[in-house]
Amino acid sequence: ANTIYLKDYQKPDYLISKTELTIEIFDECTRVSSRLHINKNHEGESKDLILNGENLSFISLKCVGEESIAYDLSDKTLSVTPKRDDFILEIVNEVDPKNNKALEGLYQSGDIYCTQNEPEGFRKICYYLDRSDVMSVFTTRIEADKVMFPRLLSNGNLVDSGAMPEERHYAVWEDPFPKPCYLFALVAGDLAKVEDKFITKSGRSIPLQIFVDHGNEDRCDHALESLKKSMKWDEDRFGLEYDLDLYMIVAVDAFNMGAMENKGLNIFNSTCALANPETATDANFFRIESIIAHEYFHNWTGNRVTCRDWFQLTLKEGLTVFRDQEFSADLNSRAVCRIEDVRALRDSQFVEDAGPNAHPIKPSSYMEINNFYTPTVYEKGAEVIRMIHTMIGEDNFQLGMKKYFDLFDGQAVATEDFVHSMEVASGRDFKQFKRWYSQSGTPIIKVDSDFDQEADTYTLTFTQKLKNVSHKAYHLPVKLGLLSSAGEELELIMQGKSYGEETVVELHTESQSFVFEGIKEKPVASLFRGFSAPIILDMETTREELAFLLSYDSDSFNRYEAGQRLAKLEIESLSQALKSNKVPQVDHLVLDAFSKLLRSANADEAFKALAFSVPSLVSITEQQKEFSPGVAQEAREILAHALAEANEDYLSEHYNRYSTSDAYVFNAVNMGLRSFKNMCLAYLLKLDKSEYVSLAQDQYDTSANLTDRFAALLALLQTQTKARDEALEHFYDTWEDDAIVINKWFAAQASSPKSANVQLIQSLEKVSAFDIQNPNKVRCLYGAFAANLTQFHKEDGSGYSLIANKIIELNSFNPQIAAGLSKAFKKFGALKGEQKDLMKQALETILEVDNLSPDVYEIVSKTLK
Ligand code: B3K
Ligand code: ZN
Repeated sequence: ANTIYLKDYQKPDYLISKTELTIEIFDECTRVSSRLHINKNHEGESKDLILNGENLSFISLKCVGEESIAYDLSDKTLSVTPKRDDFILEIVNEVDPKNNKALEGLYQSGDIYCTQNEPEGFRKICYYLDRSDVMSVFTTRIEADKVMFPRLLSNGNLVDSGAMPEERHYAVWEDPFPKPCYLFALVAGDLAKVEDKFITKSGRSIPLQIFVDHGNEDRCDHALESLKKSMKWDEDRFGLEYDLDLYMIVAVDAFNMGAMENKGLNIFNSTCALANPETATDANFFRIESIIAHEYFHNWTGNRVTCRDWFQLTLKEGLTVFRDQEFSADLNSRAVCRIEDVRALRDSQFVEDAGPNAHPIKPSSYMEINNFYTPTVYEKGAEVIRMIHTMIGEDNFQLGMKKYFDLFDGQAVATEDFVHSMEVASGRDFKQFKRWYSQSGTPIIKVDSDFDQEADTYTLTFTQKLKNVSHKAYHLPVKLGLLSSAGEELELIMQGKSYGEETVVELHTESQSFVFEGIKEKPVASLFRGFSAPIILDMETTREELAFLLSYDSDSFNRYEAGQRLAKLEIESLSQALKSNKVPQVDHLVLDAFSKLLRSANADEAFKALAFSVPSLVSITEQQKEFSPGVAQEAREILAHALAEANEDYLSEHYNRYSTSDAYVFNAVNMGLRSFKNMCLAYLLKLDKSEYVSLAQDQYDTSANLTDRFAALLALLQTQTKARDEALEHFYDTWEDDAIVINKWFAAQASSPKSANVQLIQSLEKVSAFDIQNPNKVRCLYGAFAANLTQFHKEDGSGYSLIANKIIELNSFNPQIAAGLSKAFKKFGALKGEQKDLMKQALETILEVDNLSPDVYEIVSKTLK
């Protein structure tokens, strides 16, 4: 596989102002006829026009007005020698959607034809300049059988439709906004339509339509509500109004990722769109709301202003994730959202940044761009935008957004252009800040404190520890406060100036000190409030101080954080005891701090459900000197058991204290109550008492919503009981034929740290509801197993060879999904001895495969390096 470099970027030699497509769907094949209006975009001598095209059957090429035209066809290109600077090409080719199992380009999901073109799928539909800086106005005519494909959809507005001979029909769509071809979409199939509308701030009434398989009409309301909320929010907070006359969403079962923001015609993985209380959990409802929003927000940040090239991906993804996070925070609990976002960042992005496939949010090279739709580009990208927001404030940030659209609407631009807009609007200089775009790795910020009793000063010294000697210091914001021993926020005075009780200081150099004046007693520092920068904080904080912050910090994120740090210290001590064969004893200080939190009056249930949780296994193993998930998991269980035992009465009393009314309502308060109640249940089931097993069994049997029912199943899964087996069997029988719900059954079992061994996975892949060609099922079975650290990393290497074999199988038909699974080997560098040899063998068997895709090759070869 060859490597592509950002530094080699050159602007396109030709542009395509207008693209007219005719797509004829027949049983055996699909014929694509394109009419491309092309003009020269370079100085001097005319160059050949080199169009991309992959897996296409070429039929014909004509240049309008010319007798003939010279061309050359290769495996991946069609080169044309034009005679003029402006010309129209007419090209005909055929594609085979039925056998397209890579799910890129035009393919079939069930009986529906649909497309996925980002980043480079359009070249699998027709010959084109498949690059995001070529923006064109598209007109699309679709023809197909009337009975099999009653719906014919594409981007923009429907301008014509009608009947044709032989039971066929056609539809013509026009999208007035120039767009790169990665935003092109087409859908044909027999789909039910659920409709609503939204009145924009300027008074235009926009029909909102969701297309789903027949039978799923009752799972569309939530997506429609979410869409309306998104449209309203983008008007209210960003002043952005929808631009087309129609907004369509199609849900399909076979999709490589979550959803796609095609102009006016989003295509969604059905798991990310369809929900009702019986078939989706709170987490699903929340995720759907945020993904619907994310794709909608792309209409401005991504579609109106797009990326110059794929190295700029974070330009649209980081920004759009930031926007969807803010949307969720404005609509739900900001504190809970922030905690969950940071949790997800650390468990995925921090791990990626510390592993073999680490890359900056703006990579400088790639072999396969599909491998770079990563937590780094997305979530760390959003943190980088958030830091700008933190430093310049909401008002300036909004001015910066206005500037961005003033300068770049309708263009394909680079990340510097975004930062430039923010600089102009705020009057700030972000030259140094841009290092966040080009350096990889999570910076460690070491903090030393010094209280000077005579001078009444408290000094904080921040030292940046960078990943690499060639890296330079970052510019970043530290939001902070200081607490007195009474738990009160102290006034922050630096150089005689008061900054109130909370402020943001900025770091620029490798080492920097801040002196706070008028401090009479040694305070407790609360640093990086709200996780104001994506860093690892290295500061000596005593258990007493952490317990104190867990009770008193006014910043809810740091309150949560203090608890997690305390729990991690305890898990570390327990692990040490286990390793040296001592009886592990849970520290009373820790139990008391958490028990106090559970009973605290100044925290709501949603917060408690998060803060009273044991840190994730991933976050613990990331900090281990020697990677040992087995010991860490055992220590986690010991701590969880002790927390349950110490609070048994409270947990069982409060389990049903805040029962939400029978009717399921999706809102932050009810979600918080449900998660609190289910947290109580999960802890109680650790106590090995039959009364709690019955409680869970009851909840499983009687819950009308899937949130509570599935939580009961998960709680039972921790036990070795008949009730557990019965619930599992019942769940399968109930949802076997439901493409979405049944996936939870696979994932729940594959994630179980105790029982999900290789034999179990091999028996689950044999059940009729499993299908390796469906990416959702792959993720829920093999993906969940590979993320199950204790089982995947079994000493005998059985987990490694199972996953390696699946990667090899997937590579032959869906490289993207195969590459995604290949990232499971990211701990290679942390392994030692025989364990490392076993993983090495597994990785080498993958590299030996004939026809290994560049996708898998890139991940695996970089892992072995
Ligand atoms: N832009 C798409 C992702 C495309 C992934 C291609 N492998 C979804 C999103 O970020 O909204
Ligand atoms: Zn996106």
